[in-house]
Amino acid sequence: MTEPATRSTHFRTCPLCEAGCGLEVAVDDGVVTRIRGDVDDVFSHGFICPKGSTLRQIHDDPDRLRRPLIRQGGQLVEASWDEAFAEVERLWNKVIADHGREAVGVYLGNPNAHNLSALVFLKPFLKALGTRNVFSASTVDQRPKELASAWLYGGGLTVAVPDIDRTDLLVMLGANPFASNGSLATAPDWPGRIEAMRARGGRLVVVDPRRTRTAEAADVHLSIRPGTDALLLAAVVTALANRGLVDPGDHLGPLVRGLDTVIEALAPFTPESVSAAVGLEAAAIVQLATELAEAPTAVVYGRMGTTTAEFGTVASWLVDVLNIVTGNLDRPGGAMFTKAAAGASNTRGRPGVGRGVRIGRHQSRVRGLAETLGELPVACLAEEMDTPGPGQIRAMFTVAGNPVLSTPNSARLDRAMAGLDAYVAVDIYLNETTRHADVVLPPPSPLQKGHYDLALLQLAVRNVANYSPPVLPLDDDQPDEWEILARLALIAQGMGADSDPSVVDDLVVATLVGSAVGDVSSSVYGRSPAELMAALEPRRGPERVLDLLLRTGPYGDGFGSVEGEVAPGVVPLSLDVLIANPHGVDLGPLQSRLPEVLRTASGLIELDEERLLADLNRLASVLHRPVAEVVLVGRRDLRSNNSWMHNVEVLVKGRPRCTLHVHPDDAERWSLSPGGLATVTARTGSVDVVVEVTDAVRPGVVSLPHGWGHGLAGSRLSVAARHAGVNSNVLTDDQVVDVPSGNAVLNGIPVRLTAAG
Ligand SMILES: Nc1nc2c(c(=O)[nH]1)N[C@H]1C(S)=C(S)[C@@H](COP(=O)(O)OP(=O)(O)OC[C@H]3O[C@@H](n4cnc5c(=O)[nH]c(N)nc54)[C@H](O)[C@@H]3O)O[C@H]1N2
Ligand SMILES: Nc1nc2c(c(=O)[nH]1)N[C@H]1C(S)=C(S)[C@@H](COP(=O)(O)OP(=O)(O)OC[C@H]3O[C@@H](n4cnc5c(=O)[nH]c(N)nc54)[C@H](O)[C@@H]3O)O[C@H]1N2
Ligand code: SF4
Ligand SMILES: [Mo]
Repeated sequence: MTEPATRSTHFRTCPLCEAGCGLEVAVDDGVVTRIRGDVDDVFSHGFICPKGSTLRQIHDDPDRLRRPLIRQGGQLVEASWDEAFAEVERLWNKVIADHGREAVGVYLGNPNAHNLSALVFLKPFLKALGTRNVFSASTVDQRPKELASAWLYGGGLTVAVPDIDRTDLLVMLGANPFASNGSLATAPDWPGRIEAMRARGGRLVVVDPRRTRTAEAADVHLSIRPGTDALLLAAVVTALANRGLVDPGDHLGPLVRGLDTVIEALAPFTPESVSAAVGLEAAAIVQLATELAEAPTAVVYGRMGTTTAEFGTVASWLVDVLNIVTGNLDRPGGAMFTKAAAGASNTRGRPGVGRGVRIGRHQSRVRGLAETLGELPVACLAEEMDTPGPGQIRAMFTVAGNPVLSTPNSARLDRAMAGLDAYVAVDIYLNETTRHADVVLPPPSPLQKGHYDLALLQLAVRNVANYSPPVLPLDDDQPDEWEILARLALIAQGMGADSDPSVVDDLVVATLVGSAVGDVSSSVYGRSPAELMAALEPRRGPERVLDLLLRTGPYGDGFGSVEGEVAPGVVPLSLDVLIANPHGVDLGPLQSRLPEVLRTASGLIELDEERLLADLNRLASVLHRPVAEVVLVGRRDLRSNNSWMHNVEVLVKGRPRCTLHVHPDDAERWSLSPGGLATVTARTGSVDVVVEVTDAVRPGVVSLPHGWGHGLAGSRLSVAARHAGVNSNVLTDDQVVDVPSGNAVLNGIPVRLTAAG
């Protein structure tokens, strides 16, 4: 073996999931040779999951797109970047001339949340598109939590996260961080943190219709009937109220609006009245209430199982109601607010009061579903495409998404995508969705991009900041992802396919500088914009924006106006400071932030939001509804990541993971045998899938993971095609949504089972 001529080690945050682990990447002669956990990372301390090291396989994957594709004579063929942008312009001009901007739709997928380029440059792109038809993966995910948080605290990302490192009792509903590594609570190494919690005498209660790996690590597992978390949580509040155990405490009490109204509205939901519907003994519900009241500190935390459900927003709100009535909001060991180093709207503007949020500023054309936080629910995307009439979507942009596998009633969406007049995708793969595109614009691989978790660090269980420069250089001619988005923005603005993307970049920075110097609460209030712009030289693109956000953020150097320590041992932040600290900067454990964090109009926690109270009537109406014999829920596997990492051989090899989990009683009842095929039928469609019999699921509940169903003609995922699995979203229903948020219902789907073939 010859020694490499150059050998270097890079430290990089993993962009694949919300845990944001630190990676140590070894590069020999420009080739990545090894990726392992960065033991010196201030947040993850060396933790890594099997996916983290596969950034190398993704980079090297021959199926990963490196050149743009254009459709010619029905086929997608490689083209130059100039040809591709010229084709986008041609398609755009035609659609706008024929149908106007409202005929354009856009779908933004999950990886955008982990992507600095996208987080900065999607905004000008959407603005340039000028359409209301904006959809994203948020409405098959966390929109209920964002909406509940927006109503309570005044900001969609002002989400109270569980302080898992200090709590005495963690009550977790509908989350399985041992497989998912956590969500809406950024924390690497949940298993380690939970072990540490139990070692210091803390307790874990898991509420899940499946006995997950997380449930196995718990002190108590409550196997709830799917879709009923809101009933359970409401009954726990009432149990506390009836025992005189509601006590927000001196800190929270004066800040909460409408507590009595809420307690009264929840009174009909008692442990006894909900017991049958939730499938748990009333005594177990009372026990949960008592434990919450008695624990020195406690926190309730709900995720996918509670948000992608029929009462997602009410359940998400009730999680916070419980944290409030037990006095656990905003105190160590409870549910707390992160103070992020960059980009958080709850660290800008006047502290403690704001404009709150307005939703329903417009409605979807066909079903009249309300806009929330600037988007329409993705559950209505297909009908907006396939229902003729003025305003029908005729053209789409997707950025980092695969809605044909990820969104409800996906077979309908697949047909609708095939019928579009024009479709432009920004994606690194030709997947089940992007195979319909007329133009595909591939951004660089994750290892070729700088990284800062602008969104997810706003939800971290510890205040940290960490920037990673690109590990590998861009390929020849390869534009960075921000340049692709900026050029699309320019085309949509009518500036032409060959305009300079730096125009957009300069505008973004100038706008942000303008608002920083105009913000009375900012450290740079009243300073000269030209002076700040000069100080940001010579950086460009997302890095320049990040430097600005860090320097004007709560730990920033204020462009020289802040001196001393901003946290113990930490100098005022700028991008240079982060670059000098490749393992990240630890800004310490979460601190109490009420009332400063609030941006509601009243300056209070608005607990009694009308639309939530109104939805309790809908909740009460299900108490006596007949129960479906079998319902479907999802699940996640540690070696999988939504729909797009099944092309990595090391992750998919071995036993098939896309199987139907069936309880032994149900297997017998429906004559299903292990390893045999079951036909699962729902209102929207049916799939044939391999049966795995296990008592880890509750009787009457079957479980199928999402993101599978590969091997469709026209996609280019050769490994995934050999491990195709079936698409669970053929079974989920686009017509059933959580009413306040319009979020899709992906759990608790009524299905029928029969033995196949
Ligand atoms: N039944 C059911 N359905 C679900 C869920 C469930 O639990 N059950 N979960 C839902 C959830 S939580 C989510 S978040 C959604 C995810 O839904 P989507 O966001 O629609 O799908 P992903 O599988 O994340 O696809 C991401 C795409 O981004 C591409 N990509 C990866 N990195 C980059 C990049 O850096 N730039 C660009 N431009 N593209 C990139 C990948 O190639 C892939 O095509 O699925 C949802 N669907
Ligand atoms: N390995 C892996 N990690 C991932 C992802 C992935 O696809 N694979 N996706 C990432 C994304 S985009 C997200 S949003 C996060 C999600 O992270 P989590 O929220 O932790 O998601 P899941 O692991 O799907 O856990 C949801 C749990 O809810 C349970 N459940 C289903 N219905 C109900 C119900 O009605 N009530 C209750 N109480 N529980 C219910 C399911 O059985 C499941 O165990 O994971 C992220 N991390
Ligand atoms: S847990 Fe998430 S962030 Fe950490 S290595 Fe795995 S995929 Fe990457
Ligand atoms: Mo998600």
